[in-house]
Amino acid sequence: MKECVGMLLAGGEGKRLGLLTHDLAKPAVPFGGKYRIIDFTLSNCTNSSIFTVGVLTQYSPLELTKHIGNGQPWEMNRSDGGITVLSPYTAKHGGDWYSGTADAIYQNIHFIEQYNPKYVLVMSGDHIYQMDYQQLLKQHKEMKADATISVIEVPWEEASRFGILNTNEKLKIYEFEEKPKQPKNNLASMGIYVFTWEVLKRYLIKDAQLSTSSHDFGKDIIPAMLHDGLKLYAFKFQGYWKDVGTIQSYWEANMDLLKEDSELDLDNKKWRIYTNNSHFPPQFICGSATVKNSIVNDGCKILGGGIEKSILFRDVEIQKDAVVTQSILHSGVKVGRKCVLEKVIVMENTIIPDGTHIVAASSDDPVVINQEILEQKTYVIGGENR
Ligand code: ADQ
Ligand code: ADP
Repeated sequence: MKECVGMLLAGGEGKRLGLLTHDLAKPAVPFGGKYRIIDFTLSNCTNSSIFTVGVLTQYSPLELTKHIGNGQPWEMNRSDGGITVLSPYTAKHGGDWYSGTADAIYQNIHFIEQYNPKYVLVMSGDHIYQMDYQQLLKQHKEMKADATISVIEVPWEEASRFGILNTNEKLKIYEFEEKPKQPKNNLASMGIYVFTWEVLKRYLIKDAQLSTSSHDFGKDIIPAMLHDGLKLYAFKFQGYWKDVGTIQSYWEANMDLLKEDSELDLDNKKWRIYTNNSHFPPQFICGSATVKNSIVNDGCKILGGGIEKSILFRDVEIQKDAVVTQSILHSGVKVGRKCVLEKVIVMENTIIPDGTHIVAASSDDPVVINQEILEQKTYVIGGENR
């Protein structure tokens, strides 16, 4: 028996990330110079001693499944519990694709039942944050709640992207609206929930019978529980949290790492972010190269030019007289001589020929390019092709 089983939803398509998720599940998108987005949630599990985790994949799971492997970087390569990748195909005999987040859990009831847990922690695979889930669990137990939703205040102008709720002074939720057009509050659900399993199971089974339901936590399960007068509480999270659902928020969350007083501390020795390590040589910076306010990973060769406010994943090469600012260069990118890149996200293994200029205005979304787009020159700057 396990007290708490973690279920990590990692199957969303991530349409709003455009090219970045063309053939990659959102949780597998590279982040912060050496990580993938899902590493943050998996490391939170490890650091919170949640060692029995099911990862629900669906859309383009290949890279993601490869990255997770046997869970060794997160100390989840254990025979008792550990990490299990749950794809819709293996969910049940003749199983269908998951229709919504609640359906994804519903189809894996048998996986959860084998541990006979008291609580289930539901997490998303596309958030950047460091959080101790034990505190959430502790409050859930103290309040004898049926469900506890982790919440954070978001800027009012972003509130309609989230599940918005209202609580009384004891944090009991009395109102919840999924992505309201006119939000009444700016207290947002982080999409991270603890449920008392016996209660959730009942609601999942009931919801599965409803043909009108979209089988989603935010749209169906939470409102149904609230409607029935269950004990739903909010857990107020303090700290850095970002839902990296759009190109702009992905870019911003990466740039946040470059602030000297960054709220997200990758160097927190008590809260390490674990990932698959590669065996590349140390970075090499030579000639007249200048590197300012940047993250530069192993295997990078900077042979000249200027790098500022940028993130270089492993094995990136920068040739002489290239200028790279506010950009994110994924693994294996090569930047030719006299290139100018500003606010550009360059995808894996793209080779940028000498003299290429790609500059996004600071008020615009970053430009995302890969080899194909570069060769066809179909990249978009400031809303038009150039
Ligand atoms: P959204 O961010 O819109 O809202 P949603 O699309 O429901 O979240 O996806 C949640 C997570 O589940 C994501 O990690 C996604 O990748 C994954 N996922 C989606 N469909 C899946 C499926 N069928 N199988 C497996 N995984 C799947 C939710 C809540 C809001 C809350 C925000 C916070 O509904 O109330 O405010 O998260 O980000
Ligand atoms: P969408 O929002 O585009 O409908 P979904 O989240 O339903 O996407 O599905 C994600 C991806 O999985 C899409 O590429 C879709 O074509 C594919 N897909 C969804 N359901 C099925 C299915 N039953 N069989 C095969 N592919 C599916």
